[in-house]
Amino acid sequence: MSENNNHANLDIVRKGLLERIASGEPVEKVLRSTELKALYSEIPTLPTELRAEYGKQVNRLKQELEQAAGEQAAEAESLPPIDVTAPFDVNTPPDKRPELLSARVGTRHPLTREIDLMLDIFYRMGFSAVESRLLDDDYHMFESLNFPNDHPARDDYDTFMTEEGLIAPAHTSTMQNRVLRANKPLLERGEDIRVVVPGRVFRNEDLDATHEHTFYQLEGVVVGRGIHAGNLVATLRTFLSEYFEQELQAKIQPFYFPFTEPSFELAIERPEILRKDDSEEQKWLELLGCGMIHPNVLKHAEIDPAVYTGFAWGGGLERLVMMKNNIEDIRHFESAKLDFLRQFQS
Ligand code: FA5
Repeated sequence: MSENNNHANLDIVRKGLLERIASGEPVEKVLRSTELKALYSEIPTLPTELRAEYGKQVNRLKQELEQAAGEQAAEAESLPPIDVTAPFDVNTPPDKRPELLSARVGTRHPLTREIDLMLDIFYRMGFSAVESRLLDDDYHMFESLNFPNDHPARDDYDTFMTEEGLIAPAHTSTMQNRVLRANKPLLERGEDIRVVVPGRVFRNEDLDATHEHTFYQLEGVVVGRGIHAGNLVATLRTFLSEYFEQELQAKIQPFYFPFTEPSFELAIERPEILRKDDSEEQKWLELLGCGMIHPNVLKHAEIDPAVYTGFAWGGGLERLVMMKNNIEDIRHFESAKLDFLRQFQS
């Protein structure tokens, strides 16, 4: 290699290594780099008369790198510390910084607040509460609820499921079997099972002002000796009048669910704001499904239906909150719109 070639190569390596230091690469790493080592290993290969001069130049480069690193470290120390949690670059001048919301403006989501109010009513009526799951399986969604395989009622639930068979629950009734099994010792002690289950549910649904794909339900399960449909009606009436703080027009009509027999649907009178027209159909808002727990559901939880009976219900939580607060569209709840949420500051 000629003298000129060596100098050109040294210049290229020098430039590359200085750039690496400037971009923040640790100097120890740059000093151990193969490029620098290659320069040193070239020295013994040169003609004797060139070695001394070339060796000096390589040493000078090494000193230069060390000095550049020293300068960089001093510069880093002089920078103001960075607050990694700040929502803007600390170097932004004060008048250009984004306006921050005061932490005092934040409140609980209206649904959270209303769920707590509803649970309080049920606690006073002797219920305990357990939350439902966000992922479930075929047994809890269908089989334990007396939906035989290939039963057409499975299609009513517009259920999201993965190819592996995991299910995003379409109703809180998926918890019935677990609640019954977990609370069976109460029955053996002569007490009733009284449990409510609030939870998030998912349906592949056509969306409109009263239908969401993701919404909340509140399930209730009561089992004991001699429990009958009169207890079901009394429990729901007590809850509704406590929650709405007034007597509401409600109607119960026969319905079909595989997991209750007989089954009913409870509707309450829609406020004007939630009516599309004056038709009879628009007068009522379907609020919940309910009924006497089917003997097969009790058997799936190893509870003897000849000894114990019970009732269950499951209703849409948003619809209750909409009725109480005159909210005209269910989609506001998941919209994260501050204009909507700020109306519920308390
Ligand atoms: C059920 O989900 C049954 N699991 C209820 C039940 C429980 C019956 C226990 C018997 C015993 P249904 O699909 O009708 O039933 O839904 C119950 C309630 O959820 C409805 O009355 C309504 O208030 C609410 N709901 C249903 N679909 C939607 C939706 N897309 N958006 C908002 N609320 C809904």
